[in-house]
Amino acid sequence: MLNSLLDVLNISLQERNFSEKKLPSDFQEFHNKDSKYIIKNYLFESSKYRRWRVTTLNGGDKLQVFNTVAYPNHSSEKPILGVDILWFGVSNKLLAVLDFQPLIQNKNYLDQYCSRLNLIKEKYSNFDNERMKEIYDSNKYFSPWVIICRGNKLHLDRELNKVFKMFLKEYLSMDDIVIDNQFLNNKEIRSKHIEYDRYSSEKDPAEKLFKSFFGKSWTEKFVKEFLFTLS
Ligand code: BLA
Repeated sequence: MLNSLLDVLNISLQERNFSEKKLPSDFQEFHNKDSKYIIKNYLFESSKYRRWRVTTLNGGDKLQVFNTVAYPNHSSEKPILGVDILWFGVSNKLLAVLDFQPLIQNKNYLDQYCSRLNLIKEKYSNFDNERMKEIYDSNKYFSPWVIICRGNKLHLDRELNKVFKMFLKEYLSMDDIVIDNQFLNNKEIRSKHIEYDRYSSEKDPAEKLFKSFFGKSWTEKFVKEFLFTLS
């Protein structure tokens, strides 16, 4: 159901000369005991990105997940791209969170690197929810323009692909203009990436979910070696 997002992403990454990295077979694809939940993962890199990871979770009519995070090289202070999209089939609910996740909360940094998200929110008003529940701190690694949709099947069918396309285009187009870092040096960028992975691995509600589907030992290895490698 969310597979079209993967197609959209694949096309964009191919256009920008990303190469796909081979993953260990139990990360490529892993099933729970009765194969009702299947996780698939993909990893890409390019001259500008040290890591672009993608996770899909197929739980049939119950749950569909598309999650992707892009980490630029430590020589670029641009935000980390973060996308978490969940479709709960039983209740017919969509949760979509998309953000250019800022490394710092400096106003000029946010204006320069994140404010174009507002163009998407203006165009797609159903994706204009900003309020988060308590899981994450909205002032830590989220921008003031974080795109959130708590929606239904209509938003999924009619708008999600378009929003994701525009979001990717805006993010990748930052690479077409050469801007020198103005806010952070390479060492600071690296330490922000480490902190992002540590913080996210602590907060991510996915770990609990994965443990219940795929067991403790696989999940712990997956979190450390795939989701948050710097944690
Ligand atoms: C919320 N993400 C959630 C929730 C789950 C997941 C179960 C809680 C849903 C609820 O409130 O009912 C699940 N997260 C996953 C899964 C993966 C995952 C299965 O990462 C698989 C890898 N989360 C991210 C990234 C962002 C993010 C990169 O991983 C940034 C855009 C955001 N997820 C995010 C936010 C919430 C959330 C902000 C909470 C939404 C809220 O506060 O209401």
